[in-house]
Amino acid sequence: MADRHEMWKSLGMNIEQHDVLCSVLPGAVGDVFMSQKNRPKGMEFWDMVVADVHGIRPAELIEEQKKGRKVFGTFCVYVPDEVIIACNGIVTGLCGGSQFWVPDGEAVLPKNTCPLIKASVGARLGKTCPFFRIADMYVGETTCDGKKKAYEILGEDVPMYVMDVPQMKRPEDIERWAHEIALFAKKVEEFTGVKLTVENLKKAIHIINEKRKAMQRVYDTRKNKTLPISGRDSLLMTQISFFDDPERCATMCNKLADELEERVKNNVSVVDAGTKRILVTGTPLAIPNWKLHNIIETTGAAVVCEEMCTGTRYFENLVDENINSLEEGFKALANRYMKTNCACFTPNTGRIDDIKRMVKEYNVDGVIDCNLKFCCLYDTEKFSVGRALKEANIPVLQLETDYTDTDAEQLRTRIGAFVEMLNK
Ligand code: BJ8
Repeated sequence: MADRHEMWKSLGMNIEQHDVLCSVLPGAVGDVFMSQKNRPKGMEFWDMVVADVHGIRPAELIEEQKKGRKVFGTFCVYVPDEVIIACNGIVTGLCGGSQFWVPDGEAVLPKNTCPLIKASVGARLGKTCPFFRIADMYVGETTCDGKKKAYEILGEDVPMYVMDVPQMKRPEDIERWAHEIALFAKKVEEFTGVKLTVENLKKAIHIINEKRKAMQRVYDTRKNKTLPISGRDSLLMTQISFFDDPERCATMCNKLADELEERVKNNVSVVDAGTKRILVTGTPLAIPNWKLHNIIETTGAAVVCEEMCTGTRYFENLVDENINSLEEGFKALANRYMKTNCACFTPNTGRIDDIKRMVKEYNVDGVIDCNLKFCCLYDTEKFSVGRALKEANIPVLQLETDYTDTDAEQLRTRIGAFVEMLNK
């Protein structure tokens, strides 16, 4: 692997601290991924990316910046990538998924803030993530209160634009979201120096739709009784899709889907017949948060679907490509993005409908609803999710965790008991 220290230095990173992070990552990747048997060959691409996660893609982004392109860092699946891509910008997801960044976040945020927010702020202020250093502009959004206030702090350190996400989904809210996207487009045009046109927007919509379709193809293979890929590998693919080039992402996912479809035909499964199938729902699992999947899949069950933003919410629903004006384009984007069911909306019954639909589609035996500690939105929604699943006779286990490993054994015990109950 190439030595990236010069690049990291040029980004103003805290090299000593970052070296500590780099020293633990290979062990974690080995434990979680390389220990699995019978993995699809197509995973080699994602293995290579994760092995040099702070090297390969950051180096590409820097090369593109030299050509004059701007990099936008985002934190939420409501931010329409299409507008950025249309203006020749690059999108990179910035949500922090490691405990390593949390203490630097806690230096400026209350301790009872969710770890995803603390890690994201810590990664920037602690100067220990190249993606957070490279992004020319951050794009925030008014989803949860913790994020809204964290963006004010991040905005003191880096150019920040915040999109005002509606909290309801009435027709007037969807119209307002289309208007908000139009305002965002103006900002992106100004920042990139590239004018948004119907043609470039249409092309960008097509690129992102193709990426969504390719990811859906991979997920579709997980619906089969013959399970051709583990939950851990699918999660890694999804996590990396947030910062990869979208066209390459589509190509690699389609290639993987070809292999997985072939595996299904040939009855090649990564688990023994009868292994209990779990759908995971809840707060997102930002890279390198693999804790839950790893525990579930080393406790005798298999994760077959993620109803999360690092899962189906990221790629389900396409944007209508049939647009003849920018106004139609903004409306088409608003319609698609408002189909995403995040707990920041009220009501959010669409999420329950999605979970119940996916339980059927993915042949699920039980649901694990997992909340990141201090995420009040998903924590509160647990009540209605749990009740609806019980009413539908779908076994459900509700958990709360953070990025530390201190509760790993406790989680293992509870998940183990749940799987045992499913096996009975
Ligand atoms: S659309 S889930 S990506 S907001 S876990 S930071 S909500 S306190 S991440 Fe999210 Fe967009 Fe919704 Fe998805 Fe706040 Fe909760 Fe933390 Fe969260």
